[in-house]
Amino acid sequence: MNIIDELVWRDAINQQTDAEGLRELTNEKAVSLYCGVDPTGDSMHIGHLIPFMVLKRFQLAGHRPVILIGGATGTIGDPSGRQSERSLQTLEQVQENVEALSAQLKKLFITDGDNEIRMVNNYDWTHKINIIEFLRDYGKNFSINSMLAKDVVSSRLDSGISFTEFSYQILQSIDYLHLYQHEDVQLQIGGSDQWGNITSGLDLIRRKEGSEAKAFGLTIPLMLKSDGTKFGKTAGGAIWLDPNKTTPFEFYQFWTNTDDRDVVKYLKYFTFLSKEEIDALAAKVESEPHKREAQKTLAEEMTRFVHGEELLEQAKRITAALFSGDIKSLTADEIEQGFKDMPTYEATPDAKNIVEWLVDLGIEPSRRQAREDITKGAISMNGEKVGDLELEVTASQAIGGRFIIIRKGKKNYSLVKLSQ
Ligand code: 629
Repeated sequence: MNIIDELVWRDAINQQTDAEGLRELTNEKAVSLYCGVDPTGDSMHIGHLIPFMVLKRFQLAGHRPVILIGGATGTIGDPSGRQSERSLQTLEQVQENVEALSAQLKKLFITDGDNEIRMVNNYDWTHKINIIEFLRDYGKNFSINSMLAKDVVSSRLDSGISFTEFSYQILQSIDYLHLYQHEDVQLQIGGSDQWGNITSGLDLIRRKEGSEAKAFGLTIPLMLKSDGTKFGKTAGGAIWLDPNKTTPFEFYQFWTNTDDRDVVKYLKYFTFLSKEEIDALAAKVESEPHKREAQKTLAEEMTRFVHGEELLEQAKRITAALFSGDIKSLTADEIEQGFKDMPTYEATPDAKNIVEWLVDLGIEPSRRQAREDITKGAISMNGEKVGDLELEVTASQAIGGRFIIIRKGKKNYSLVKLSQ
């Protein structure tokens, strides 16, 4: 299947500058294409991932992806999709973020056997342009009238926009021209918020290279959830790709929790599964939704893609242990991930009677209540029922010498950390 037809089937296209032309070009040859990201933070989140997954699809179809890190544009700030002016980051901050994002993207995209991904940083050419060159060679090709007409700018005319952010589209346009000239890039992709920047780059290419220049733009729709809430955000904030910000277990859980109404849409949009595989899962959402097989597959595919097989297996082990209550099978590291959001208590490692221990920590409100709960079998420690009112809690019971998990009733988990 042609890559564009595949994207159409996956509902992954929002707008294209010349659908027929791009279909032809992609049938004809291996096309170089690019997508950019600005180093505004030290990690990408799953919202960023979307156009990069599409980039990967192009790569798998034999095309030649270029990833651009905005070392220059990141110091300015893209006004696209924003209601208010950004505050400038320090240059050091931008540089640190460039490094963090490059490492993250390399991990996702550079795998043995793929046609190689090129990574570029727009700082490399942008910092050489001086103000006179900027105004003469580039500025002359932009009409203020059409810049003002772009959504990004027109929507800010009331609230205000600085000259800095107003000029952003020129920088991104210079990038596309540069990559067209030096890296043979003929297509830029991005989320739908990037339409204005992408088309303004195409205008610049045509002004500089002639109206017949073969260059294209394609945007990808922003993911919408059927319940109307914003995709990729949970109560705890964004879903990050950095395992220190969103653990692989949380990442896995996020996808597992996908609504039945959304899951097939996500499988098409995010995974590399084939049409046949997705159709089979779609049938299961209809016939046996309680098994949540589509959600599990989605979670597995995404966690494997972002974190690799080993951390996926770990996330699945934690999920299974929480479900069955078999806490003992987990390592200290897995406990840390799985219980990150549960009530957490600190205890000293000294031996203590279980009743006293529970009350001192505040897990039980009184000794009477603690005794009652233990006697009726409602308290378990590391997955095993506590029956003995005289039990001594010692450091040797802690998993990895650090953690004790208490469960009260069916699913009230508490994590007790022993001070070291
Ligand atoms: C220079 C900079 C270029 C080409 C692109 C860019 C970055 C672009 C931008 N993108 C967003 C970002 O960096 O701001 N001006 O946070 C973000 N992108 C991924 C998707 C997006 C977009 O990284 O395109 O739509 C989110 O899904 O908002 O020469």
